[in-house]
Amino acid sequence: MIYLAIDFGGGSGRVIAGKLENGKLEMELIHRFPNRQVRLGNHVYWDFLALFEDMKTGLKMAGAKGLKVDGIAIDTWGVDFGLIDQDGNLLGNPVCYRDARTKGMPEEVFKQIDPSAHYAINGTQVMEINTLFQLYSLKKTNSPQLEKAAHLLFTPDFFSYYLTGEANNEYTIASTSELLNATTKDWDWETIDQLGLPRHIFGKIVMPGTVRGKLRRDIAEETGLGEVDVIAVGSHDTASAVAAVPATEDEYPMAFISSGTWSLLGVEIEKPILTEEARKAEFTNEGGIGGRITFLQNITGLWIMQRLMAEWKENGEEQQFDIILPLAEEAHINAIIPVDDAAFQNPASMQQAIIDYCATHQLQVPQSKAEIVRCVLQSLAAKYAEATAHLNEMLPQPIKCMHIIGGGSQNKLLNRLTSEALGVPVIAGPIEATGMGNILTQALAKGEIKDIDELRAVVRQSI
Ligand code: LRH
Repeated sequence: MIYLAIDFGGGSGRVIAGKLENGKLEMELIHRFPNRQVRLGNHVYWDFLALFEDMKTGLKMAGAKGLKVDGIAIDTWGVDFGLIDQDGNLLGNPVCYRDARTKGMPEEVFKQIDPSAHYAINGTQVMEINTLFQLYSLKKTNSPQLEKAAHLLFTPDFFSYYLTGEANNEYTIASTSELLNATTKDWDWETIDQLGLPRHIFGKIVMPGTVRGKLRRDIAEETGLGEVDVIAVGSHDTASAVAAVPATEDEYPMAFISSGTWSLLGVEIEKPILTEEARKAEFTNEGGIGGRITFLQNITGLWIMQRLMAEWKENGEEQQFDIILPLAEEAHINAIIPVDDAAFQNPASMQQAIIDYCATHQLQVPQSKAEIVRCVLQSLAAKYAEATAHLNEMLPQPIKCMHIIGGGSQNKLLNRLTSEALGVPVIAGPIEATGMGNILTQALAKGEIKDIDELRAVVRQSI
């Protein structure tokens, strides 16, 4: 069988074809397209219409290659959403989580609800970007969009809806909202009611490994793909990536860092950890594949590096990773910055934000690009070590090795600094974890793979 994975990331989107051949996964990149944030008036948006067209171009390219596609599945970053009315019309262009509309919202919300009781239900790390705070900001401003909304569709639900006409919410992406009950895997109605959010916009939850709908006839014709199932996978990119950690069944605790724009550091567990200790350590219980929970911390990841590289390019000082990383390896800088600080969330200049932070916090100020990169990477490793120490305290036994998956696993300097900071070996790869997890969960839905253990065995054989 042939599957198409559509993986939307903050910087680009990809359409990948994959099939199982002799127990191995073979993948082919069909189409890659850019994704960017667009500032319009007072808000920062994603260009959803362009993304939809680009996705369709990828589907058409697959059709033109004559691929007999059996499944299509979408995964994206977490927390963002679109609202549609009862006729399926999009109510306003979806806003990016880096928009300022949620500033100060957690403080307001937690004046109304008790943080400990709230965490004991949904077990989510409080971050301003979460859907809960985005929706609350709409409610607070009497948004006509919220008043008219019939369905809330998270980004992968949104693309799946416009492919199929079926409005539903996939479990792993819903688990990033701070509005899902981590134990029942249903909506956290208590929080929804307490904040006066409209109950009816929260739809049917579909589990990864099931079919969410069929390609609409017009799109089937336009793309030449025919009648294809659109499948629910770990439609949260982190869930798909973690599915593809090449760990064996007996590896416990199975620890990972999904390394990309964000670094998601945690372990896979059977049941959520909803304790005060977990809340204070700022860990989150997200939905995984096979009924598992990914207990992790969201850490600002290579975002800072991505912004620096983009900025240097814009200023005509473009850097290549294979040149700057060896220089950073040799550099020495006595500065650790808190990578999650608001100062690094969306500054006009990332380089200036780092220099200013060091200068105003009595840290050695980096003088060269190599020193800036070294400072960022050692700060990330230090943050990983802090998070891992908290994690170890909450687990029956400490982690024995760390899997680093995703694009960031190619950064050898960061891998080495991480291994040193954690005091455990780092196992790097697969780079394409998200695409692999997406495709193999489709194979699970279609019965080509029987469970998550077999899925991981296929990953191990494929890399
Ligand atoms: C990583 C990610 C992460 C968060 C963020 C918004 O791509 O999905 O897990 O949810 O995006």
